[in-house]
Amino acid sequence: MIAVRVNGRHVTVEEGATLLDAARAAGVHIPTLCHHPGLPAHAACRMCLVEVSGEHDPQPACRTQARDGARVETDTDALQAFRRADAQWLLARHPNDCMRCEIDGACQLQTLVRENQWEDLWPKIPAGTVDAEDVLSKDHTSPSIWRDLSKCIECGLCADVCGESVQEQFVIGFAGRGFDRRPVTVFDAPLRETSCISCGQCTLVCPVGALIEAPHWHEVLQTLGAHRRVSVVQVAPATRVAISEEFGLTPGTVSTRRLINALRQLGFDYVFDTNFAADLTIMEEGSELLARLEAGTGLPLFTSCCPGWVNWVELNRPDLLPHLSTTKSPQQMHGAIAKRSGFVRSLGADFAEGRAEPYVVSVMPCTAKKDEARRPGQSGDVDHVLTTRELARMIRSRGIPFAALSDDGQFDSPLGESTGAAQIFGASGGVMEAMVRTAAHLKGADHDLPLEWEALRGVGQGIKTATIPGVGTVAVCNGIASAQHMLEGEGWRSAYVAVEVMACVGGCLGGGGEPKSMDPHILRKRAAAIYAVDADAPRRRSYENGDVQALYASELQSPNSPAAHRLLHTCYAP
Ligand code: HC0
Ligand code: SF4
Repeated sequence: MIAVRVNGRHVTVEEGATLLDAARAAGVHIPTLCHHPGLPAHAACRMCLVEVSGEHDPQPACRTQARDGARVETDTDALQAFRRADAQWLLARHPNDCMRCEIDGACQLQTLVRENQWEDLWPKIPAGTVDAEDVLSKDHTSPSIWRDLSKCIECGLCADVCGESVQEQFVIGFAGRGFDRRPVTVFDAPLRETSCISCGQCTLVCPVGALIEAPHWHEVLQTLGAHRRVSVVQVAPATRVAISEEFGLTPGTVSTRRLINALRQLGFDYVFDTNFAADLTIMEEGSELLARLEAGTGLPLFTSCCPGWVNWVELNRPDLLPHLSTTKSPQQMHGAIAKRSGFVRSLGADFAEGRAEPYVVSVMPCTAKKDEARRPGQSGDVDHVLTTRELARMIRSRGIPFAALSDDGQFDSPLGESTGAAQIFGASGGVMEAMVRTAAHLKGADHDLPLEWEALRGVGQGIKTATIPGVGTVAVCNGIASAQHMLEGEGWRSAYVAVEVMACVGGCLGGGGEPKSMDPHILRKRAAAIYAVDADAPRRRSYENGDVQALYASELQSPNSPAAHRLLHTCYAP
C-alpha cells in the first residue's frame, strides 16, 4: 500500500493508484472534465492539476501515480488561478446557450462553472446569436446521435470509447493541433454517412452537450398535450432499474412501479411493458432456432434485438445477414401489436377497428432504438423513442417528484404481463439465457434444464459460452468489439448454434441512453437488481406468459406461423 497526504489528510491507496484516486479516497474533491473511469487518462482539461512534493510544476492528478510519502495540495491560490484560466479558455469558445441546451443541468462544464462561481467568465455574446460556424458545427443527420462541435471541450472521451478503449468502431478521431484540435469523422462526413452503429456510447461519456441522443421528448410532450390520439408507452427492462439513479436513488433500485405512476402523470393513456414482447420474442426466436437446427441451415443463429449490432452487420458484414434472426426486436413487436393486432381490442373503444392508430412511444436505454424505429419495413410500429435520460428530463420538466412517488403502479393488460426471463433481457447474456429456458419446451422435450445459467452472466467485456443439453453450444458477445473479434476467425461457424450480441458492454443496462454514471461498479449493481427481479418472479420461462399464450390462441396460431411472420418478423438490407 502507498501512504499519501492530501491537503494534510493521511490516506493509503493501492500500488498503481493515481493522485486523483488518493484524493477521492481522502474525501477531497478535485474537479475533472476529461476523466472517466475505465477510459485512459489524457490530462487534456488540466482541471485536476495538483501540487506534489518534490515536483517543480503542478501535475495532473488523473495521470500521476501516487508515490509513497508524497504530500499533495489540491486547492492553492496558484492552482485556482490555473483552473480559472483554463475555464476561461474553454468558455471563450463555448456557446452561451445553456438554457436551450439539451443537457442543461447535467453538463459537467456548467457544474464546474457553478461550483467555482466562474459565471463572470461566460462570454458576453447576446443570447440567441447564431453565427455561421455555430450552424456548421451541428450534425443532425443521424436518427440517433446529434453532434454539436461548438460545444466540444476536446476531452477525447468520445474517440476513446468509440475507438480502441471500448467499441473499436473508430468513427470519431481527433485532427489538428493546438487551437485547431477537434473531433472528426473520416473525411469529416456527417455521422449518417459514416460507419456509426448508433450505439450512443459517445453520448454516455461526453461531459457536455457536444454529443447527445437525437431528442424526441419535446415532440412527445407536444403530442400528449394535443390529445388527438390514444397514447401508449412501453418500458424496456433496463430502464426501470437505471432511471432510479437520475433521481438520486441508490444504484440498483428497481423503480418499475414508481415509473408506471410517473408515466401516467405525464399523460400516457396506457402503460405497457416491453417485457411482454420480450417473452414473445423468445417464442419466435426460439422456434426459429429449432427450425434452423432441424434444417441445418443459417447456423449459428444471431440474435437481432440489438439495433447497434444489426447496424454493424449491415454496414460491415452483409454476408452474415442470413444468420440474423428475422424476429423483430421486442420494441418493434410491441408497437406492431399495439397498433395492428386484434388482440388489443379487448382493451375497448380506444383500440376499436377504424379508430386512429394509437400513438406509440417506447422508453429505452438505447440510442440505436431511435434508428430501429425508422427502419424500412418497420417504420411506423413505434412513433417516438425516449432514452432513459430523456424520460428523466421529461419527468423533471413536469415537476413530478419521482423518488417520492408511491411504488404501486400496475401495467395495463394485456401487453403488460411478463416473466422473469423477459426481465433479464436487459443484461448481457439475458436474451440467450431466456431462450435456453424455453428452447427445450419448444422442442417438445420435458428436460429438467436449470433455470439459471451463470456461465452466460457477467458484465465484463468478452465472450461467454455454455453447452445446453439437447440444443448445443451457445455464445454471448458482450460488446460489439467482442463480436468483431469472434468474427475475425472462422471457428464460430461450427462452434456455436446460437450467438447473442449486444453492442454495448453489459448489454442494455450499459446502453448509450442510460444515466451517465461515473461509478465503475454501477453495471454490476444494475445487473444484480435485474437478476433479483427474475429470481422473485412467479413465472420465469417465456412460454409461461399467459397473455402470450392468449395472443397465439386468438390470433397468431403458433410461433413462426404465417400470421406471426406478418406481424413479428422483418428482413435486412445489405
Ligand atoms: Fe433492450 Fe430489448 S432488452 S434491446 O437490451 O431484446 O434497448 O432494456 O428493450 O427491444 O425487451 C434495449 C433493454 C430492450 C428490445 C427488450 C430486446
Ligand atoms: Fe462511435 Fe457508437 Fe458514437 Fe457511433 S454512436 S460515433 S459507433 S460511439
